[in-house]
Amino acid sequence: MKLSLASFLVAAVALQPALSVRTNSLLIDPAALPALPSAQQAASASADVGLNLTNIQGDILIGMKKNKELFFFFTIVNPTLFRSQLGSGILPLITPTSQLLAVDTQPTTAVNIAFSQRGLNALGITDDLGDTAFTNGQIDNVATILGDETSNWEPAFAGTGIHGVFLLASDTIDNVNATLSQVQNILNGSITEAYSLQGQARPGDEQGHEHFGFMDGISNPAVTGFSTPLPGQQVLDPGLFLLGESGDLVSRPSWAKDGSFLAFRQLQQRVPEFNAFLVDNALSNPNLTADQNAELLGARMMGRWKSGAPVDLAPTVDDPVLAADPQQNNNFNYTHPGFDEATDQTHCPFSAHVRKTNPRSDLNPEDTANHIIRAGIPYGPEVTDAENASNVSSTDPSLERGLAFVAYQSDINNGFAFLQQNWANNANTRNLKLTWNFSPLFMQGIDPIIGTGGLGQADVPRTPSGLDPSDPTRIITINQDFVVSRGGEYFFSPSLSAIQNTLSLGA
Ligand code: N7H
Repeated sequence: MKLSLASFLVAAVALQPALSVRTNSLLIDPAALPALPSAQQAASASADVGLNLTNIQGDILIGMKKNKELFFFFTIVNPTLFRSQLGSGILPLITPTSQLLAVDTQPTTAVNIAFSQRGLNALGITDDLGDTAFTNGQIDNVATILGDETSNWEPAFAGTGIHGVFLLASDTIDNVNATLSQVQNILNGSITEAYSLQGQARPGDEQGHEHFGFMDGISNPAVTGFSTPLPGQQVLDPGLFLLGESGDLVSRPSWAKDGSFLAFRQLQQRVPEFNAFLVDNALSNPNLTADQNAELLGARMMGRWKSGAPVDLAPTVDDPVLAADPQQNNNFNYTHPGFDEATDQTHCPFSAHVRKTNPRSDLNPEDTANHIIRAGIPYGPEVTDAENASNVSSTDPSLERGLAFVAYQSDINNGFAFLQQNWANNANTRNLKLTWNFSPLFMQGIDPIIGTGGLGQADVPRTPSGLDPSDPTRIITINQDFVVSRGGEYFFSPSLSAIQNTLSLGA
């Protein structure tokens, strides 16, 4: 017998591991990041456009605010048993968006689930969801689209055993582990672990900053029907991220509505190498110390300072007050009165990571198709003294660190894969609205943070101009990759009603 969605939501609260009402949020809340809408604001915004926030899994619209998050990848070994356990035991644990917006409705551990195409196949679900990247799997994109060197891939991602992933998020790892045990007990006999990756916000003042030290997650788009837009924030249709919603033009099976494609990437960060590169190539502004000149180079490669202040508004000196103010810290678009956007790199370099991955007004009209919601979290420990001293990342696997990258979109070829292939890995395809200056000195270059210079080859030199504000035509050669892809997979994160009515078997 199938229960209504409403009764499942009641059951979801009842079945959470600890019944106490939360007094502290399971999410982090650094000042620089946009606040989530309150439950009332979201209820009113979603009602206006008919978005059902109790049906959409919680991770999709929330962004990069998790404190601890475990990615538990699994193989389905008994599909019939799994489908029955999914409906009776797991669905009540799944956390919808609405539940995360107020502390007292948050569960002890937020639980989300997503399936690879292989996972759907294992369950006997053969509908075409309308996304070839998802259907073919990330391994199909590995070298030619993403530029990854396949030998660096974690074997689990290169194999065929990843059918799905649980995303378990809380404020303590003990909570996450307790919920994982609960999930494994429920799914006893139907799944095995394929791989797992524990993510966590960095400690102390570094909370919200990724391992290179930069505040991350400031500039996710505002989604109509969910968020209240901040100055400079692009407002986008929900259908860019949620299947079947306004703005999604692809034909999908009706049960896929309110689901989203999740692109997962384990991106290792070579932090000691990055830091050494900045010191060795520090800029030479006479008003700055050597350390500040190294910081300046890093900021210009990223397009933001470590504080989060955008280089487009603070080109040579950090501005922590601007950085911490969401009313200002995303309010830029690379245009400046009296400057030609096609050649001006005195403000923000063309190659800066944030400009490569979201060109804003460089595109005319401003791009509305190629966007993602980033929802990842750092993984791995802090850099050790020995690594700092040697300027080399340890080869000890327990010391690997990086970003457990998560991007949500309704079309992976327009979203994550497009950003990586067409913008980050591509030295010169920006469709600038002004006549493009084809001098090599004004070439954008490949993204100095995530771009790869060769298809399937690591450490191919990248040659961006614009990094030195005192001589924007100067090219600084980067001979190594600071981000190394360890692989990933594409998943579909279904709505709660799809889990109930299509993926589960009635009890
Ligand atoms: Fe990036 N970083 O922490 O260093 N990213 N990113 N990213 N990224 C951004 O604005 C980072 C990666 C985007 O709208 C910031 O929130 C790192 C991939 C997009 O202005 C920082 C890695 C892709 C934006 C980082 C990594 C993107 C963005 C500035 C890998 C897509 C918004 C903070 C280890 C293919 C741009 C902020 C905008 C911003 C970091 C990966 C995309 C600090 C370390 C793979 C769209």
